[in-house]
Amino acid sequence: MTTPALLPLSGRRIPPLNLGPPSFPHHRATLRLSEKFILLLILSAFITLCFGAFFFLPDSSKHKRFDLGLEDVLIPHVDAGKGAKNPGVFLIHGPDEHRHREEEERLRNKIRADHEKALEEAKEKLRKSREEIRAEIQTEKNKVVQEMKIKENKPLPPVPVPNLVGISGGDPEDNDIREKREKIKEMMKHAWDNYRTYGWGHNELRPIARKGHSTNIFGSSQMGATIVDALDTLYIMGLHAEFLDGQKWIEDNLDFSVNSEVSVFEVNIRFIGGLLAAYYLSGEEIFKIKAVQLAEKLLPAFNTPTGIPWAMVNLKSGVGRNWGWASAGSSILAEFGTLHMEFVHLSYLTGDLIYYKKVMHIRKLLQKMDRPNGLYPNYLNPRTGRWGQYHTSVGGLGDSFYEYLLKAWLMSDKTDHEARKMYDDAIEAIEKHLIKKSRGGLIFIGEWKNGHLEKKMGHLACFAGGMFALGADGSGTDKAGHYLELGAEIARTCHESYDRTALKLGPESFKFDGAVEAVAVRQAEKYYILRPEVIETYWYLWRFTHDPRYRQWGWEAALAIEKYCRVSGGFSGVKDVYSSTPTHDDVQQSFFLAETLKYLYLLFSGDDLLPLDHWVFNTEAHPLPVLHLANTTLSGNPAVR
Ligand code: DMJ
Repeated sequence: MTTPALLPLSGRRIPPLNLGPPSFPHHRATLRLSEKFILLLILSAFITLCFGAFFFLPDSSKHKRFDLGLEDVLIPHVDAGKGAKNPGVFLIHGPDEHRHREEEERLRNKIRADHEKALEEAKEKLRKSREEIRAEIQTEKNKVVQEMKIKENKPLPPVPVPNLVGISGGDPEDNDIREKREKIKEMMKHAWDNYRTYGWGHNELRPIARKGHSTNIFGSSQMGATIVDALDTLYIMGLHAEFLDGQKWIEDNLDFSVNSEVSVFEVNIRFIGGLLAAYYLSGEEIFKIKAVQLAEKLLPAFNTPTGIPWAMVNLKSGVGRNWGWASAGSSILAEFGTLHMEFVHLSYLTGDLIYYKKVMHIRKLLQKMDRPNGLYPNYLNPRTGRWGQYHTSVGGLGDSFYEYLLKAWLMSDKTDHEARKMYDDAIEAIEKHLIKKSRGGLIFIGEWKNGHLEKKMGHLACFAGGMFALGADGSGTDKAGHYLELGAEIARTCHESYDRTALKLGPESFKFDGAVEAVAVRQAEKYYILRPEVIETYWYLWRFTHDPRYRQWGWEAALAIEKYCRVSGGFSGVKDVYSSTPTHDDVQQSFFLAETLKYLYLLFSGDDLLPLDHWVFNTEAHPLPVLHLANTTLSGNPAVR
């Protein structure tokens, strides 16, 4: 789901991130000291008030009953004298009256002494110079930062490491294929090296302006999105020096205590997914620790009346909200429905079920809802729990929700039958209402809008070819072949969308309308921003069929990217794939390194590299291991408390 990535940056610009110690504890420390002053003043005022009240208010303490001795009596105060306003007040007589007076005196003295002490302390503070006060504040800040660091780096409980098969290798025997794989690796190095030189620490790179770039999905901070997203690709390509460089940046700089509003979905798939994959591949604890720290920061997004998370959350304040453009204040299906894989792994690694419970709650809620024609609308209001606009798509806004149902089943070692059933039911409804054949014989996936089908397919929806192929096994004996074929048909249609352009790169979205087939019509749909979905589908189809056409199509795409998107400062998207003289958009998307180049590399590698019965790729192409929980669901597993 990437619509948010395409939205312009909001006009609000926040000054660049201070990469010093986290700002959250500073703020708290500053408040603490100023709070002390305020409290001190309030306390003094309060003590003065009590002191005065003690002498001038009616003696209400006399209402109090003391333990009565024999002589003790409680009698109405009828002799209060003329003008007595309170004839109903009782006085205590007898020996206890004396004790009471002594007690009063003692209290009065104590109050006086406390009052004087507080005033002295206040005067003392006020006598201090600005520098002394500043130094004190700094000391307190440092203390809090230290405490936070100790807390944040607390070791996580050990859990059994999943079976990590095929994290390297895949060397092709064929010379030609080996050369192609080497070429993809060289492209990765070009993208990385330029980001390293011109955009280091920024979220993305502007390869033509040769500077950092970001969008609103990453918030206002430099969180090194490209570094985190690229790590596992670097690792599997054997670019270890680059990997270590990225790891060092993460250790020293990646800080989530920032006043920044980020997309929960994007941060989950790119950062948490990227960090978890880097952890599993390299075994470096730091990645796991960072993933958990970030996940904790996302949890407040779930504080909605329904438990359906907000689209965005401020990492510091925890305040969440939804995209202004989303129908009826809704959250987006592909956003709140694309958390499951990462959150299950977080619970597995931390032993804390909170993450698992959050995503299972979403699933349960969705299961209870009515679905028009069996379809899931893309919009759901997190306050009311009602659907927004009836718009269903397998492209943007819907896509990875379906993907994660299938992958939840695969990742659970095929034990999460509930997820599989939801996937099967959803796909059946999609096939019935959204998948059509064009006049020219191309199978496409349209979009359902308020009761009618739009014959338009987005580049994003092209991932579904791979999904159908991946889900074929497990869909029932009579259907496995059908879904593999359907996947192949989608791959063919998407290849056509590339082949019918001047640059041999696919447009953002294409139509099937009369004579128009697999071609973009509106100018605003003609761009290509280095997206991976078509190549992703080629790779899955290659793995399941070994039909050489997929390698051939993948190579065509790689050559087109090399020819039209490569610039001396990295790789850039193009604005019109139908124009033979491309104009660049000057953005090197982080998913180009995470996904496009990774899928290309895998396409020209042997199947022993990240085999699909041991690894499941999240929607940002970050591989996560299958959790072999011996037929026990996560919540019932002893590894998880
Ligand atoms: C990626 O961030 C993910 O694949 C997401 O699910 C949808 N699209 C972009 C890349 O196009």
